[in-house]
Amino acid sequence: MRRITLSRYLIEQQREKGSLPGDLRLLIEVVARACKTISVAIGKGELAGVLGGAGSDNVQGEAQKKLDVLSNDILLEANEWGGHLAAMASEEMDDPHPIPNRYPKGEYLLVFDPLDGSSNIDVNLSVGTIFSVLRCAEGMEPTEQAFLQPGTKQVAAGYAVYGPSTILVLTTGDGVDCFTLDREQGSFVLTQPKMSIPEDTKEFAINMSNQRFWEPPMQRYVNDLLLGKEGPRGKDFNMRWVASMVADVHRILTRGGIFMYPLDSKMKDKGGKLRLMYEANPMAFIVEQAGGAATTARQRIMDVQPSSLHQRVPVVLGSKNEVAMVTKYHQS
Ligand code: P6P
Repeated sequence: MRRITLSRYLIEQQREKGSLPGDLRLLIEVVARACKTISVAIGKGELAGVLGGAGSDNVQGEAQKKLDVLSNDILLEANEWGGHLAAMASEEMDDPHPIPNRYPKGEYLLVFDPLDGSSNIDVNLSVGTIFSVLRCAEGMEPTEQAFLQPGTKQVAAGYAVYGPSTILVLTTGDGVDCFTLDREQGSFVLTQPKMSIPEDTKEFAINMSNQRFWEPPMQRYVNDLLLGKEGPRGKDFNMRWVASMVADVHRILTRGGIFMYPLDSKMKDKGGKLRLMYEANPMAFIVEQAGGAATTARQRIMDVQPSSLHQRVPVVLGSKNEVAMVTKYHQS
């Protein structure tokens, strides 16, 4: 297969399809470069003294890891000078980060989870970066309100997985492409163009320890999976749960599956576990672009009108026929 770098891929997409404005290409290149820097920091682990707690909490009230803060800073510093952004927002910051006045501003809004799954970092499991790109409405101040757009307004989304290899998965609305970091040349190289999620699956991903807290339809759905061949589904299922959304979603993008973080009575008042703007929406855009589906179990994730930057939603995503099955259990 012709191995082309991310830069060449983006330039050719811009030239052939004209669908990639220069500033958006710059944004993607800059985010990819930041992910390379994060990958290097993570790869050093304890050798660089970057593991463990940062001694602070984020807006979610969750203890931050040193690498959460470091990854956030890397993304801020990489993006603030380029002139392509109106503002940035992150899981690790209460409010949007304005572009310093000494730099020009652009039309894009970048929102990200700088290090998703960071509870896994101290035990050396895969973690990742998730990002979503929106446009700032003409003449609108880039405050929180400017970010509150449904997922259908995303112009690009992607994630990096810092695993055995470092990969970058990207969509700009014309399918999903996967790049692998070639550490010798220091570039992301196209390795899996036009990824496609199988429509059916025998593999589900969920944190089973929350089972007693789920709503009845989710309890029924998962129970029928567990009944396997003898049950109403007539086939056996396998289970995987990495507790790192990027790793679970990448497995599903690669071989199919269904990922669920449903509403449970422990967090009903919060609306769910995963965040809409920088986890659910970018992953929903990518999954849909790869032929999958992404819902809250009751509605399409990308149709949800956000009411706050750190809003949470239930998430059901992956192989489209299996996602449809979950919806069916919630309708009957
Ligand atoms: P639990 C990581 O903290 C995260 O936000 C997602 O990456 C992951 O899917 C989920 O939470 C794991 O949650 O309850 O299994 O620890």
